[in-house]
Amino acid sequence: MKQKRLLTIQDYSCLGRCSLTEALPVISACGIECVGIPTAVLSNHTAGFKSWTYADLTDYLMPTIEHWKDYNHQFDAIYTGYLGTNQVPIVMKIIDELRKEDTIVMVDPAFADGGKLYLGFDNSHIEAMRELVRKSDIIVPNLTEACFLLGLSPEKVWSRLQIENMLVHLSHMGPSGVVISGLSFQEGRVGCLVYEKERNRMLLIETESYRGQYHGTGDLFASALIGAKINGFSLPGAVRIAHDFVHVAIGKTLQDKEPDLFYGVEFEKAIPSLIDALFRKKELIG
Ligand code: PXL
Repeated sequence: MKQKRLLTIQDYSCLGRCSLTEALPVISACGIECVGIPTAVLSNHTAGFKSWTYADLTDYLMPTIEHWKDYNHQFDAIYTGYLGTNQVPIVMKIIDELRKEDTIVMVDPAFADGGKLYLGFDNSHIEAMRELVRKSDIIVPNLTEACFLLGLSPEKVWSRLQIENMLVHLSHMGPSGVVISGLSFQEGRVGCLVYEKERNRMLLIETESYRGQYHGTGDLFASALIGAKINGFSLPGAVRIAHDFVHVAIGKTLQDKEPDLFYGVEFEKAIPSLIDALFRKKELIG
């Protein structure tokens, strides 16, 4: 089979697992060549650490792909993550230049959580992200991001039916697949709602939940999801694999006698389970 190749555009935060330090190993583990364009290099991520360095690479984004022009490369997917507001229009141009008919464009909005925007973002970022969402095939917001994208209050408690309506409305913005992760409709359970516009199919995919908040799991989920999708799984099948991978990663971390959750979850220990799920199940679907 032809080697699959994916482009991901997000930051490289050296310490504190997230963004490219998760996307590169996870997507490689899925058997896919992962080409990463770093949008910035930070000493560490911005959630929890007191301070950070930030080497902005905005001016290198377009020149990077210009150097690729004379070569015959093609991306099976383009996956965008955490971006600066000024970088969003540039990333949209990159998508326009590199997207081929079969390229899957997946946008992880990555700008908010827990009812709040991440530090440094304001309404203009939400506006910019709405434009990017219009170009996507799949989006993977958390509930806070879904609310901001739709102009709804992220602080309100929403019912399952209301959230299902959010997925449908988000699909009207452009993407054919919408996944909202980190949802709990029952004590002790956590999961994702998946909506496929063409089939008008809504599914809840869940497991038992672990108590607490685990930083960087959104990026792990998105990376495994697109990895599974490129391997031929349906969107709900890919969500199942990605959700289970994150669940196993948290479980392995909590089994550690001295887990250091400050630096994220020990997903490295869950990679064998991801590979097993991808390639064992793939044999079953042929
Ligand atoms: O995982 C999202 C993320 C990515 N990159 C940076 C972040 C965060 C979340 O806080 O700070 C730099």
